[in-house]
Amino acid sequence: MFVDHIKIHATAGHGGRGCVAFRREKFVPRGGPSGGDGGRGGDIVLVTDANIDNLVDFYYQPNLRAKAGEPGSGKNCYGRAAEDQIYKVPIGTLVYRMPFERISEEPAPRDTSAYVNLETLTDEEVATFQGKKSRPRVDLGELELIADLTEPGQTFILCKGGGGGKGNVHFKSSKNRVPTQFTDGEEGEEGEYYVELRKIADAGLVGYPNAGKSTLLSRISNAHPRIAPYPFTTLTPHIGVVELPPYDRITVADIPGLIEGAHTNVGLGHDFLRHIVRCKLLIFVLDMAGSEGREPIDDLQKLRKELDLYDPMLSERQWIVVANKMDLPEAEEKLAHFRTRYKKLEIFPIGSNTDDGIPQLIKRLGELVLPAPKPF
Ligand SMILES: Nc1nc2c(ncn2[C@@H]2O[C@H](COP(=O)(O)OP(=O)(O)OP(=O)(O)O)[C@@H](O)[C@H]2O)c(=O)[nH]1
Ligand SMILES: [Mg+2]
Repeated sequence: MFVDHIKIHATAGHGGRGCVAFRREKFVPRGGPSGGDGGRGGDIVLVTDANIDNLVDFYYQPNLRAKAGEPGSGKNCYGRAAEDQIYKVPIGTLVYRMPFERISEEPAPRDTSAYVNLETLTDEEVATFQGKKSRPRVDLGELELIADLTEPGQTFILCKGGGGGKGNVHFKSSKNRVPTQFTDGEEGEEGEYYVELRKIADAGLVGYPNAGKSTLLSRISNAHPRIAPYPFTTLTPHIGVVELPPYDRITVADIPGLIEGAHTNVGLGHDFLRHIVRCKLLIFVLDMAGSEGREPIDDLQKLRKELDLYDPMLSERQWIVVANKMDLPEAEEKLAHFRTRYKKLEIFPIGSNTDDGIPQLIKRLGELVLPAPKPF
């Protein structure tokens, strides 16, 4: 399963309680207070790991918890601090804080959905109970972005554990030789968060299903995505590394096919576009032969419109077009027509049976994506 956005709940550990104790030893009358402090509660820490590629762990475990610190004890002993709870996340993880109120102590009402007779419900209600109804997109504009983890091994403390409480040694004074005061440990931070993965790649492939995006990725990079003659072969994003001899490399993201109306959840919707939001360059892959009965000019316009509907920033991004399936008969004619319509556009014609156009495309990707070399 591939999970790229999920709501989680995190509770850091509470601090341990301070202790009330008095020194009791032979020949030491009135030994004075000796209650130690409680230990610190554990933090909840997120750390990026290059070996993890999605947020599925949080799907199975959306409740993150760290342990409480141990209470202090007599003989001035501090309670042991709880260990931090570390959760691995993929590189490219964003964390947003959601509005949160601590849940009251009342027991939660029983979930009756397990006992509902589906036959008595409307279709819409059935879809909701079966979890098929698409959930409304979380409006990120209203949420506060608190972390953007883009480097391997980057850590972020999501919730801080509470400090330990004070033992009664802290309350002794000249007036109060036998203090019985102590403090409870502080509560650990708690909150609800929306965690989103936006893969980090230099360029992103955008196109209709079956346009040949995965085929292109397999030819320019080390990736081996699934390629098949049916739409929506690619269901989750893949990243391929393109080698640019002698020393450079760039990353290209292949995402599921996009279709007109994706913003209304047609096809796979357009939620997966989150993975190209960070790409510097967008590569539109068009079926230039119109092998599925569509016109390449229409395709491009519709794809660009979907991108704009998803995020208007995307339509301002630098873009090029790969004219694919040039080996098929009608492609040349359609390409000529396409060129007259888009005179200034950079177009790279390629076909599956020859390597024509691939080296030029790779070279150009490097020029567009890599920073310009510094003069000596
Ligand atoms: N004739 C011809 N067929 C191609 C070419 N490129 C890809 N195909 C075929 O088109 C079909 C779809 O290719 P994919 O690479 O899976 O397409 P995709 O865009 O990744 O499709 P989705 O993952 O479903 O969105 C496959 O049967 C490929 O063999 C090409 O240049 N010429
Ligand atoms: Mg594909």
